Amino acid sequence: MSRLKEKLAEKILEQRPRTAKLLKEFGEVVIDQVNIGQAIGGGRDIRCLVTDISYLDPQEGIRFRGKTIPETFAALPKAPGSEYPTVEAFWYFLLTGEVPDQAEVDQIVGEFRDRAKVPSYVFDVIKALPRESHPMVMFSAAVLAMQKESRFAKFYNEGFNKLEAWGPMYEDASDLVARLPRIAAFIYRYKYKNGDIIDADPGLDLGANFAHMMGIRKPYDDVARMHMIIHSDHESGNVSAHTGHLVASALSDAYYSYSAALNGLAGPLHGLASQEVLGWIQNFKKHLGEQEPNGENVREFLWETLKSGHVVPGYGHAVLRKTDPRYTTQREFCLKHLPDDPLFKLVSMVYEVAPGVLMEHGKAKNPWPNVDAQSGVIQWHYGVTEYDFYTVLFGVGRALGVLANITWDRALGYPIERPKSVTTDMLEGWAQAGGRLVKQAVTA
Ligand code: HAX
Repeated sequence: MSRLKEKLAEKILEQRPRTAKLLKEFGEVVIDQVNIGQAIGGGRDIRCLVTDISYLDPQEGIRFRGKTIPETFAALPKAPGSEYPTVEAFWYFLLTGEVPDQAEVDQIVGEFRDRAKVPSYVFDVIKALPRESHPMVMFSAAVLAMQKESRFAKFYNEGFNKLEAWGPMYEDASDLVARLPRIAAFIYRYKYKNGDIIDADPGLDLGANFAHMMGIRKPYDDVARMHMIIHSDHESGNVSAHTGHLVASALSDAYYSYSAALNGLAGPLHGLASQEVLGWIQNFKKHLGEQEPNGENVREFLWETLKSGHVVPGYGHAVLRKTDPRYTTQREFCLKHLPDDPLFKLVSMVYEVAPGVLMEHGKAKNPWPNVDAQSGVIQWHYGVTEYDFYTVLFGVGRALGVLANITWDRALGYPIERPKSVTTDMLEGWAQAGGRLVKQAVTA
């Protein structure tokens, strides 16, 4: 057994009694209440999901296993010659909450090399789709097609044991994390580079290998590491993480669950926003014609977008109430590596103007940029100008969080998810009565 799996087994044994005690002794303790606005409004802010893998504070932003993004980068062992950690080190950290030593990281790098082989029929599935299909369709279909490899499904079919179910889920999760960069790079080269596929280099870590298979030189290996890590997880309530958790709760395996999560990520209010940001900027440039961008014409275009009924992509958030630290991390990368890039300058100009316009507009609760406002700039700079591919990149990173979470879901035996719905008549009745729980006899 690998050091990571051993460590995970130890952590699971430590964690199970905590969850069991909470359920048995404190199951009735109230931690939140729900109002009509939340029931109609997408369940915003209701505390009804549990994860120890990441936590999102509205003011501070994301913490992975208790660490901010800069603390995470500082703590983990770095890739050779790089200032960024390997994705393998981060995977160990997300799963166990502990910082691995170099020997433990090297073991995962070796293990991923063995796990990374993608069955050839997966590439045939991609090639069978029309080339003009959206790359997220190709990505999600490829993950789903690979389901026949699932060790969890085999375990279930051959006699299921709840306490041991995390083991095959961990195996599927690890296989997927190791394989997704190959599938993504294949889609990129197949769709946009005339099918000129670059084979993997088994001597490289996940991030460097992805850069190699994409056909992009340094520092794109660091871009890949940073991008995968910061996009990995944003606690459990966002659409992709929640979808993965929900589907896995029916004891669907990691392939079914992650393919479903990707379909949620493909929505323009979620992961597709990174593509939308670049589309918005191209439209803005077209609109400008010969004019140079300046604060005034950026402002006008922002208002035109809002008046046409569209959202400003890359701005706003359901939980965050300040600039997303994932945006800041990428901005700092740009300031260091591409300060004079014209697209970076334009995105920075939008950053100066958009929050004021959104505040004046008066609808968005958070006028500040999220992760998607900045990620496309870096991709564009290093030659990935095909912006409908950006959500696939997001999906490669998001896999780390979703798959770590569903491994833990099985370890802790979380049940099938099944919240309760009510009817509009019921809401109207409770509205009249001043609330459901004030009624003497609760009828529903
Ligand atoms: N531009 C214009 N209007 C916006 C807005 C924006 N960027 N952000 C929010 N609003 C509007 C909402 O559409 C809503 O309008 P209605 O009352 O007419 O429905 C109102 O402001 C209140 O919304 P909110 O409570 O502030 O935001 P929500 O929690 O409902 O939605 C979203 C959060 C991220 C979906 C939203 O801010 C948005 O659409 N942003 C633009 C798309 C985007 O960047 N998405 C990526 C988010 C990060 C992420 O998940 N990445 O994957």
